[in-house]
Amino acid sequence: MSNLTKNPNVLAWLDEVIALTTPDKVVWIDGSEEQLQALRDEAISTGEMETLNSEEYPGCLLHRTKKNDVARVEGRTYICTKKKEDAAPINNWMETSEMKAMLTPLYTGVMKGRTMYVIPYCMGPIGSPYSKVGVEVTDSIYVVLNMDIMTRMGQCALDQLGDESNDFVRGLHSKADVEEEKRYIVQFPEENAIWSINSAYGGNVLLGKKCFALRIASYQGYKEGWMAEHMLILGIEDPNGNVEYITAAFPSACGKTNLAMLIPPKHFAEKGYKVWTVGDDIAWMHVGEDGRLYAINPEAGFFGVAPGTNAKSNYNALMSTKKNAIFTNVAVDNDTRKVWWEGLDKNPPVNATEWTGIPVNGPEYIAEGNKLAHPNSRFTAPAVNCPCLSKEFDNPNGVPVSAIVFGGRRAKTAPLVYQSFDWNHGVYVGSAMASETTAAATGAVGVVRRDPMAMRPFTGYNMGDYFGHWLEMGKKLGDKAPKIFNVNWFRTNEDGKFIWPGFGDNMRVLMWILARCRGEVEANETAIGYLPNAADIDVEGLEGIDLATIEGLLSVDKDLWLEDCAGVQDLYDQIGERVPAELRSQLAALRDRLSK
Ligand code: GTP
Ligand code: SPV
Ligand code: MN
Repeated sequence: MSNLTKNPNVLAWLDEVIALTTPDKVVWIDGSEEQLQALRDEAISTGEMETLNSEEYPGCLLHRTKKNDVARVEGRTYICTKKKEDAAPINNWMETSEMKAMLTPLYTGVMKGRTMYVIPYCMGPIGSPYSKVGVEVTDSIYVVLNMDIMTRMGQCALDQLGDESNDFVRGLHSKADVEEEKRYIVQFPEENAIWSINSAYGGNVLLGKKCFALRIASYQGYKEGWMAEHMLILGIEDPNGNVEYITAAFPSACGKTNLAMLIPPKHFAEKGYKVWTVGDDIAWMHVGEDGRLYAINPEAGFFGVAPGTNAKSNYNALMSTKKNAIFTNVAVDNDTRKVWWEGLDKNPPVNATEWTGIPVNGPEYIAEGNKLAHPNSRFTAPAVNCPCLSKEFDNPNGVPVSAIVFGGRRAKTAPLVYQSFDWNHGVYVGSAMASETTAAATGAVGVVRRDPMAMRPFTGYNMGDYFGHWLEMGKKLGDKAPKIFNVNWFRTNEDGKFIWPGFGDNMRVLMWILARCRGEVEANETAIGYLPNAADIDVEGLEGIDLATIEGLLSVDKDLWLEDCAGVQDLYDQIGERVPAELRSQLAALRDRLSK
């Protein structure tokens, strides 16, 4: 297929990557249904993709990655800049030209015998002044088909870029031989470039997502005065039809997709409250003309965690996967060609193929202690499928943000919810976030680690400068700044069971948050921030949760908090001199208040 653009910057870069990787063939992805269908058919014929039950899952496909390639690889993810201090020390760093010299041999001739697909894509609504364009080249049809769901892809993206602009992110991906020891996910924020090699899994290779929309974009936002954050965006509509928007940053696999699509508890629904999803993973936020903070979702689909998703926990996510979706590393029922994962229902298929492709007896296999689906198995689902998709989803200006919420998995320390005293204290609260690790990245699961603003794996520059940028944004927003909160759905009891029911019932906490934003409810000023009066958390219709349970969930153990402060201190010391003095004094003031 011929070129879709005359843009000389795109064409010159493409000449370079073709000369480097020497593909047999170059195919421009125009976004047309004919072309996509031909690619699906080809992937099915080679076994790269499998079809599913065409009545229950029309247009859906199944893909299995290699066993060594099932999650993001933070240890092999780099931010490369000219000067070390501009990316380190939280990020892995290597000098730009040194990294290119190391990777160039890996890319040399890597697409010989293969087809190179050229994917122009747009992050954010077409026509939005806040959207940005990328071009990804890849030798993977799986990447093309996923990028189709996750972004606005094809000719529309090149039209958004125009014939002259050089403002696009250059993404170079090759799955190569999917060798773990030669896998690199590398961002060059100073050059708007991404090089990814030897992976064919999700966040490592769908370069518009974490690599661009967070790592590169966070740096662009720092330079240009806006924010790229690991946040869901949701709207709550009251019975009068007014909608207020909340963004929330939780680390990977800590509940963003679930919160973004929650189903209101019965009594709220009966009163006429509704929840609308704008985004489930990434928010780009700008100061709008009226001085408020506005958020757009740069993505067009959801790359969601499959295990635990069911009709009760997340009905809307499940419905989103019912057509034109791609399932990665889930199990399949060979009799019905329906997908299955842990937590979907209580009936694992007997005649099953587990996620790596081995036929097994599902119930027996599970009884032996195995999992049928990989814990980080995922669905890629078009946002338009989502029953509660916000009508503002494509609004080029985004939605105004009333509250920003931070949260993570903390078995003991963090209470169910509290509010920061003001913006700067809220920035401290975000910087002090910590969470138990999950299967979304390779490595140990369940270990508490500091994950500021849920951005530890995704900040494309120095973390101290990133904190400074948050403080700057607060200055710009002044008294129009969103209020900042922290939540924790994951407190456990003596038996290690979650105390708070979570999922749809999290709306009860969001209602308190919005009431606080409107100044409608009192709170207790404590050492850590404003805590709710237990009676102000609506528990109507909740079984087994009474005032005492809520009081327990809101309790703050000062010794644990002082220990946690030491963890924050360590993080700040590790980041070093670029941590803003304001945050160090916030930490000191918190310690003072806790010690009184
Ligand atoms: P990424 O896509 O990796 O960024 O993850 P995410 O933050 O969107 O997490 P997601 O909503 O997919 O949830 C991850 C896991 O947490 C799933 O297994 C959910 O079932 C579980 N989870 C989500 N919300 C809650 C909650 O309120 N309570 C409890 N106990 N578990 C939850
Ligand atoms: C995450 O890990 O936060 C994800 C999945 O959303 S991935 O796209 O693989 O990064
Ligand atoms: Mn995520």
